[in-house]
Amino acid sequence: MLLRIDHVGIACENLEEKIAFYRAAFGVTVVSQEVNEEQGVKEAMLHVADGEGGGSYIQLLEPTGPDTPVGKFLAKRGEGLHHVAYGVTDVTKAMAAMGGAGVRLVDEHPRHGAMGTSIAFLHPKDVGGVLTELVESPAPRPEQT
Ligand code: MC0
Repeated sequence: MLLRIDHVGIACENLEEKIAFYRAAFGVTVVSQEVNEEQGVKEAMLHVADGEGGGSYIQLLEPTGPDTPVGKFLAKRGEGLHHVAYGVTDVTKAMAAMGGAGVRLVDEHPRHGAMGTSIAFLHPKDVGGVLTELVESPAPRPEQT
């Protein structure tokens, strides 16, 4: 059911500073930068590699305010790994399968994620302390098939 690790989400206090660090230290490039108001984040996707199932990325996350998931995480734990995101073919089907296996779904319905993806979170308390995200990439445009 899981296609690949789509991205690792890393919480940070200052997005621009962290982008500069990752560029200099790892030579990765930013392929997308967005503000996601619903999720309360400013985020950047840094490309790591491409595979058969799609790309894999480092996602840097700066909260838009203290009363957001990443704002609360930073206050409690400081900067660091915030979540792991797995690519899936169909996020709605994956949610049903994982919900059926007894994993608490944070989201009742898929939400809008980075780069046009559909995403859903699984509760960290049911995944060994790891906030886990399911990611369905947008269908390729006809000329790309
Ligand atoms: C909270 N907890 C975590 C955690 N966040 N554990 C591991 N990893 C995390 N990232 C733990 C806390 O330490 C606490 O445990 C318990 O969960 C409850 O946390 P809380 O601080 O009281 O916060 P809640 O309950 O209000 O919310 C936790 C929850 C929330 C996971 C439901 O953060 C959430 O809805 N997250 C999903 C959305 C999200 O993270 N969005 C930002 C990324 P203790 O033991 O202290 O009780 S958006 C994104 O990434 C998009 C743009 C994308 O990928 O495209």
